[in-house]
Amino acid sequence: MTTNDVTDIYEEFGAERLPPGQHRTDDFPVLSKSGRPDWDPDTWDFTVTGAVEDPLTFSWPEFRDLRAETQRQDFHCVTGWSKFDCEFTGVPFAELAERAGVHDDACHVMFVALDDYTTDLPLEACMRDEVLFAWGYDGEDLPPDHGGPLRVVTPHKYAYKGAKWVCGVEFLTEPERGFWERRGYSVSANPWAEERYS
Ligand SMILES: Nc1nc2c(c(=O)[nH]1)N[C@H]1C(S)=C(S)[C@@H](COP(=O)(O)O)O[C@H]1N2
Ligand SMILES: [Mo]
Repeated sequence: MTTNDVTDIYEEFGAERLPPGQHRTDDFPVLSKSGRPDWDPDTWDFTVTGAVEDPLTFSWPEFRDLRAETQRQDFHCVTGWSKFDCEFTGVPFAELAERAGVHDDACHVMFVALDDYTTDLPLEACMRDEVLFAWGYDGEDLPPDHGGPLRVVTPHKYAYKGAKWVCGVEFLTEPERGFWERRGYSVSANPWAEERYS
């Protein structure tokens, strides 16, 4: 599979690849609100619900059969570290949105995860090519602590927008707040504008 390098997306947002107030790390720290949830590949399913024509459900094998791509992306945590050149493999958000047929009045998206984590983003922020439901990292299965079997990646946003252990996406006709957004973190979360808090 060829790798699409999208690390230049920063040019759209700021002068420097490293967003202001961030430092680079070569490690990949783990940040989870409540540890790693169990998942059972036999009962796991992934749902697309809300303001769509056709709600969708995928089993794990069905999800793994969807067309996937590999991208080289940067990863920015709101606590101040950034990790460059992460290779994620997964299914583009837009692919699932297209299959479900998103209603015209949908404006926001809520991601739901196995540990009851939630996070929301404006729909337009999700329809970018770099937003993936990722099951691979650096050529291997995504490690469980980093959200395996499946997580969202959002290289244009602070990483709390990328739900680990994601199991559903709901299209909303009004904004709602997810786990960190309810606790004062930014809804828009643009790292180059240092949108950390709201
Ligand atoms: N399901 C779930 N997703 C989550 C979190 C979480 O606690 N639960 N933490 C978020 C936060 S605050 C960050 S910085 C990134 C961390 O991803 P990492 O552990 O792979 O570095 O995951 C985000 N996604
Ligand atoms: Mo975070």
